[in-house]
Amino acid sequence: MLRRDLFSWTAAAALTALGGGRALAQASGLPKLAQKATYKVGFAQTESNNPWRIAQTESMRSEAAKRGHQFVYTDAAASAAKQVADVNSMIAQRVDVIFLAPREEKPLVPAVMAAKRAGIPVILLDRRVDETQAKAGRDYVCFIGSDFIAEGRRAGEWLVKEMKGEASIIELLGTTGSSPANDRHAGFAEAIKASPGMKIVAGQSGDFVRDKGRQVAETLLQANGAANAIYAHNDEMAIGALAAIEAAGKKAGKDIVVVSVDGTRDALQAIIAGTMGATVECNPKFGPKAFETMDRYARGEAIEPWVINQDRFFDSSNAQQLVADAY
Ligand code: GYE
Repeated sequence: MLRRDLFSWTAAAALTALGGGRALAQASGLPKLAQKATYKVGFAQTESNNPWRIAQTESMRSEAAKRGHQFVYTDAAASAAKQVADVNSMIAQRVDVIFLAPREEKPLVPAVMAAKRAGIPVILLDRRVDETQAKAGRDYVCFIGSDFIAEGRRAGEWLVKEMKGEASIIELLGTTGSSPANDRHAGFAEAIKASPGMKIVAGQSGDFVRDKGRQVAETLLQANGAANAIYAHNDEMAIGALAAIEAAGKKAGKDIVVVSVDGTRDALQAIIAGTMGATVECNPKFGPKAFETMDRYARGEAIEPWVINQDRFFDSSNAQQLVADAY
């Protein structure tokens, strides 16, 4: 038997085992969600190595508990392959719905499609999958999250003002192939385009991780002695960069201006201390909105393809006042 034949035979057998007709009917469209008092919900987290992820998981877990749902949690430990396996295991456990925070745009498409085939609705949280391969309203219910292009744009606009249109910028990019890294890069580039004095002199991924951000910043600062600004795609890498700036014998906030995204407690404290300039908020507290959206879907409401999170902006004008609520 050819591999492909074997696969389709196995898939057909699995569908029959799941109750044949019902599963096949669901395979052609977006799976529905029955109205129930409580659900078995899956949350496939991408990693938990930073305060943003921990705050997001906590928000999902506590909201699930408040509503009496059973919470099936997986942590992909920064591996897209493990995250695909995690989703498959949730499918095998027959969860009612899967909240997925897809680590990268392309590798998680098969996970979305597998859940769809199994008749389990997926709601994407905080990151997107490749839109040319999987669509909201057809393959998954919707995407809940921020406008990453706008976040990048706001960081860029702030930096243009702060540097009066003249800067040599090092960019610390997020996880390669993730939607926030792609979009925060694009939005920032758009914002500085009209200022010929604003130049990105170097850029490399620090994978959204503090220590990788520090290492990459160290290398790039050594190679670009004239750099006077750093744009990091998240606060963790920005905090790492602060250490690299110090190690290079420079002063953050004076010799090198740092701007980033998220709004963590450490970032707001650095803004108060004057070492970081500003950060665009990306709110991780998805719980209430995630479960509200799930309930609306179960009631049969048409869900907008993108449930947008509104973001604030933190700088020296409000960091002190808002730090107590930061995560
Ligand atoms: O900015 C970052 C996290 O996907 C929006 O991922 C999220 C980003 C967030 O690890 O800190």
